[in-house]
Amino acid sequence: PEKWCRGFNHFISQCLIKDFEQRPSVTHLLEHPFIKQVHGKEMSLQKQLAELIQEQQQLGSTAKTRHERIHTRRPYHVDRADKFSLDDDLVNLEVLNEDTIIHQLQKRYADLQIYTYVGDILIALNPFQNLSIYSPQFSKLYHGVKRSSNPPHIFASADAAYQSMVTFSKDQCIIISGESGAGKTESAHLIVQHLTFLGKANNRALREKILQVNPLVEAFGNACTAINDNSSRFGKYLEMMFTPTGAVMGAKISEYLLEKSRVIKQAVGEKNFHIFYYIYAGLYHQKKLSEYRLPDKKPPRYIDNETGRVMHDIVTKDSYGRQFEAIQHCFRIIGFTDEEVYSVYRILTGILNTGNIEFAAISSQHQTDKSEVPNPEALDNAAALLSIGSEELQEALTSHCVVTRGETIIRMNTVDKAADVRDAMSKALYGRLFSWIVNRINTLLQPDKNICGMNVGILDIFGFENFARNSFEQLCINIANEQIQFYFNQHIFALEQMEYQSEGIDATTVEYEDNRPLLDMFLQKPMGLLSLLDEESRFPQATDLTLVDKFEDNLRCKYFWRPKGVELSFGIQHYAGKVLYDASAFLEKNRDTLPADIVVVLRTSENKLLQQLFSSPLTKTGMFLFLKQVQKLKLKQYSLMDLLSKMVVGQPHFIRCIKPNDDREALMFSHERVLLQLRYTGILETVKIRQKGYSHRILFEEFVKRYYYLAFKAHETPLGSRENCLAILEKSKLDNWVLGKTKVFLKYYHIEQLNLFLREVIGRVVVMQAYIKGWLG
Ligand code: AOV
Ligand code: MG
Repeated sequence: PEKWCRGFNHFISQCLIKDFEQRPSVTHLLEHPFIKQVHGKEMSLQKQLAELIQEQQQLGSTAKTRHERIHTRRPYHVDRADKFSLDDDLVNLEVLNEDTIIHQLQKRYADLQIYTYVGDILIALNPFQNLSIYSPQFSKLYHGVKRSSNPPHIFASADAAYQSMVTFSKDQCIIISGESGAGKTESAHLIVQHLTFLGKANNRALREKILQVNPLVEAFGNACTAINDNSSRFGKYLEMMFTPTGAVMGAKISEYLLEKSRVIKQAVGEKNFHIFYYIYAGLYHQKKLSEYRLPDKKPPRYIDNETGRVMHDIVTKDSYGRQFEAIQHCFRIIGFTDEEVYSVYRILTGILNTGNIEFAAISSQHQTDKSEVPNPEALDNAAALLSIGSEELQEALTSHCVVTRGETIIRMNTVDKAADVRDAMSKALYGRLFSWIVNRINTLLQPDKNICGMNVGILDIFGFENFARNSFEQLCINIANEQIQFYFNQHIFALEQMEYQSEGIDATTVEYEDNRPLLDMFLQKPMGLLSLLDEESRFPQATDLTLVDKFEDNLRCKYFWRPKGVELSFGIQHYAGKVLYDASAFLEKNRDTLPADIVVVLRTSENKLLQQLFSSPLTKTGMFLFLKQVQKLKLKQYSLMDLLSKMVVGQPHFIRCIKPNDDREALMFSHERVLLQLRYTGILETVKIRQKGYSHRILFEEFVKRYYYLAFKAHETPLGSRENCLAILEKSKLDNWVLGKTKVFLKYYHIEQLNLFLREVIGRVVVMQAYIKGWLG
């Protein structure tokens, strides 16, 4: 044993302290004479080793040299075969200007290389066609390897976030931005797919569940718009939770600002939320429409704004019907009970029937402002599906209670008012149902509370929109995008440059377009646009015109203007371009009131789920959720600002989606459109700062704690000092790093390199331990 120990110590020091490039890999270990001596004596030991080796091989190319890696990299396009390309990262451009950047992107796009790096940031061009680069083989290819081993890919970005999470035990967030139709939601799906692959849980059922979350939530929250057939009409932050060793253990979604107005009305050429068509077609094909009291010749008003078109699609194509089956499958896999799903269907079809209720004026001499329902069967149908009394429903729609001086007086609703109440009820039903589904998913995918895990969050919101007519919803969406842009700027430019200064590092400043003045115009209190809107909403006499007047009087800055001759419109110069808004119905949409009479009726429902949706105290809904955290139905709705501040805690990873053309055509690259997006997202400036800057900044102490293995012996406990950081960096033979006053400043590729070294060293320690265990029996 004494001899053995000496041999072993020698061996360990050889493995751990020797120069990295020459250090033997696990496979080499087996060839070591000392190991060979003992090898073969112990079956269990051999087996353990074989498993270890296999694991390491799966981990990627740790056993290969850099040379081998470059020459065995598998490019995803044949033309690129066996070529190592500096084009992969815009930071490598020798001449840096708009022309060279766009030329590079265009060349790559023609080559179907839709992904390009800017240092640690990923640019993703929408291919508008299915590419075969997302299979499990690709997931394997991008698992735990250095980024330069493969062409840029969204899986590499997901992998980087995952590896950072595991290595630093720190929450991560991936922020996907880009205008409507640029590919954010697709990117989010691919990230979830790859993270599920990486976080291999033994629990297959859980993996299956997580993969169904996006399709289910998007059936309820996405819709066809003039720009995108599958446009997100809400913001989504999906957190995937992992155990400390990186196995996926649960998920959680936060949603905000669902565009509820879509339930009752859609612009020409646009549609309602997908789920309504799915369920209508599904029930049609299953011959169950009559059970849900829906007509089979003409779809309900809420989903049929282009007469005939929807029915034609449902009868001739079966895609909606198949989607309905897919949604049923999602519900089942995630764990909703049959009773819950049935209640959801009753509420959805209840909403469709509600939309068909009509109102007419009662013509009597004295009462011109009263209304009645000329089609009582619609009323009965809606009431039946919502499991409430139809008389009570009619009363709540056509009249309202007013309490004055302790006395309750019943006032009748005009036809217009009754129709507004009906629509407000439909919106509230849908909005609350959506929140309930999200909350239920969160409960079903909740991880074990006893495990203290980490997470990777993925932010996918509605992208910047500029339609022919833009309303309140577009304003909300565009302000949210303005906030994301601000967050990006803060991270990439402002905070970074501040840190260089305070750490005494000489890095040239990069000028960038700061959208803070514009955000101030929106968010300032009490004179920002949103405060003015809230204030005006409180005056019963106010009109949309008085609102625009108020804006004009108070918002005196270059970002706001009022075009001549069009009373209700105003323009905003957003970071992404000029948008003209039509202020009609702004006040009503912002007030988003639901009369108490309706709540009272809905609370009497025999449908337990529906009762639950309206059981909490009545709160005002729909006020700018991203400004205030609103407690609603005991469900927490996160505001965007909350989300952002929450994300600041995690290390952010940015993905910038770019739309190459407005015609959704594959391989079409509009120079003008791309240039515009590159400009307003500040890509040129980003490349500059990434060329000069350091994307990772780690405190000395943390750095030494993390990497001391690379320069010190395992049993040593070196201090977290500047000198020790220096020793580690020098030992690792990296260059271009900088030491500040308290932190080590590194480029993204340093981190990759250090982590690979570390993994190799730790891998060997594990092998040693396996040997000792095997030897000592
Ligand atoms: P968005 O999320 O950015 O818009 P989507 O992710 O919905 O945009 O993408 C729009 C469409 O582009 C998709 O429906 C696909 O047809 C296509 N697409 C995007 N990325 C890919 C890809 N990687 N591979 C193949 N096709 C893709 V909005 O939600 O409207 O802001 O509110
Ligand atoms: Mg989307």
